[in-house]
Amino acid sequence: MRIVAAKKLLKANDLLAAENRAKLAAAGVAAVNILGSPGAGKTTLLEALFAALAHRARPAVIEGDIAGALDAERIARLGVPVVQINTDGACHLDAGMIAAALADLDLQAVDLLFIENVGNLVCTAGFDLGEQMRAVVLSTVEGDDKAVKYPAIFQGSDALVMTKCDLLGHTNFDPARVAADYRRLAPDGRVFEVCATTGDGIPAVAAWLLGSEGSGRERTET
Ligand SMILES: Nc1nc2c(ncn2[C@@H]2O[C@H](COP(=O)(O)OP(=O)(O)OP(=O)(O)O)[C@@H](O)[C@H]2O)c(=O)[nH]1
Ligand SMILES: [Mg+2]
Repeated sequence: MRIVAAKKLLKANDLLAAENRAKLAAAGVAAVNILGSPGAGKTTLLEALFAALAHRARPAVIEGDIAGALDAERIARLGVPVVQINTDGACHLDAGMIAAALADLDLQAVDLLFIENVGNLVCTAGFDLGEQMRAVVLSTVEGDDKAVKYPAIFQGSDALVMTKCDLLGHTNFDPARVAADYRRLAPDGRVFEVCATTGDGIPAVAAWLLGSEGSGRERTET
């Protein structure tokens, strides 16, 4: 019987993630790993961001889902290049899956690559994909205790996007409490409050993404 230790698998993942990171950097692509629960609003956030990023950065998306291509179809309808990964039961993306998806994208035509991870607040945290930034999406209907209960996903992330803020009046969600808990886990992380369906707060997220890309990356219309 052969036993492969989880530690070894994670080490192999880290090596592939480093290769992805080098490939993306060489192509001048900034990649953002988008994490959050099922239904938190990750795809809706991307849809809203494309409008805010128009003529400023060329986006592409890698969609991670256990099954189906519904999210990729939503992205493709907006004319954004997209590759759908079906994990076939796995609860997170890994660097090997991203390496395969990168081969299907024309990286020279991309500035910002969004990687929408499988909806999951636990397993996704442990796998480096080779991204440059990590953003956690938390919606106001999930409860404001999530940063305390699921710290790993928030720890060391670059941004927290609290979404569905239009529903705040219908919940007991306290954004200030979440922001304070988040700051303890990611002192340098940015905090945004948005409503992706109306676009409220989206320009600030877009500005952060463009700024995080480093000087000179912002695209001017040719
Ligand atoms: N009211 C409100 N609804 C939203 C907002 N953002 C997303 N939704 C709704 O929330 C539901 C889930 O949104 P998605 O964007 O598909 O969520 P997701 O995180 O991509 O879901 P998975 O990919 O399945 O994990 C949809 O019915 C959206 O219309 C928002 O800001 N306000
Ligand atoms: Mg989605």
